[in-house]
Amino acid sequence: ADFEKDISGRITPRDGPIVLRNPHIDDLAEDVLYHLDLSDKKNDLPAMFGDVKFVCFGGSPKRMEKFAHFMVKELNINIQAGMTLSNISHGSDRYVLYKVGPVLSVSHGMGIPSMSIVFHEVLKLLYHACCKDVKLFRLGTSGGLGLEPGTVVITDAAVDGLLRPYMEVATLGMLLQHPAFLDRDLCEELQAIGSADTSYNTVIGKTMCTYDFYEGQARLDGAFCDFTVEDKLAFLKRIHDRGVLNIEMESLCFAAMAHRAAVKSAIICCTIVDRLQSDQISASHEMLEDWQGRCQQIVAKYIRRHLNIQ
Ligand code: R2B
Ligand code: URA
Repeated sequence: ADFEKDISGRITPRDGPIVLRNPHIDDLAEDVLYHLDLSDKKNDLPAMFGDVKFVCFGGSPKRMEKFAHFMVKELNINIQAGMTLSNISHGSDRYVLYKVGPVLSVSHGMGIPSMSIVFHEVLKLLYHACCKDVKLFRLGTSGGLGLEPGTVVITDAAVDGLLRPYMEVATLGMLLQHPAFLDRDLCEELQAIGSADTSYNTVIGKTMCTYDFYEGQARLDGAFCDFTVEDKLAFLKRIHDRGVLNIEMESLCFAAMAHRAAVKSAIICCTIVDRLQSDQISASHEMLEDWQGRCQQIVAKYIRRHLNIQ
């Protein structure tokens, strides 16, 4: 399958069925989604997942379990007495996967390699299940630049540690570059929803995605460091001047893979530290929960609106 591209190589994300740009998948006798503990032969994926419209990814398994319980309330779903939500991927202890009506809540772990594996398998799951009109969200945490911690950042472009807007993957001994464009309309709709709550700010900007939390994000507090405070601040100011509002570790992969699949997607992260002020994350557990809840509420409102739930 080839998607419509503009002159910059940008694919317009679209509604409709999930299309896999891999001619080999349909030749497989069985497709084992190993890290999710699912298979298109052993499980009736269309029956289990055919109604999915929203997939929400987040780093931590606990947080995505909490998000699933939160969505039960938000979507007014009745769980019968004695029943509970269960982790569909419990047979693999790599990721968690919960389904709440048309919403999937999936953990992706930390960093691009972990995100990449679960993204491949979730996209294939959606394909085998014949899902249509699906939207993808990453709900995350990040380090902000010049923003009050707790600010929500919606990513309009993901860049790597060299400010390049694509994910580079070594494939068959070549470096292939996958552009990490995101859907502008979705960004603006989410920002409008976030801005309705004036107790914090919701902003749109670039997100830098790094391969490391410490030196990769110009931190001075890792086990190793070869640069000075001045070097660190000069770098952070330089990327801030180029439009980077926050730094995290999965946006480039998420955006590049969603773009390649032509699926509408958005990245919404709270900031949990202002990196121009500090390297260490010292907010209390309650604070961190409260900040992460902001992203969950914004995405929940978006989903309710699109399901016509008052
Ligand atoms: C944000 O938080 C994690 C690092 O603490 C990482 O997964 C990310 O992107
Ligand atoms: N996640 C990151 O990757 N960096 C931060 O500074 C905070 C959360």
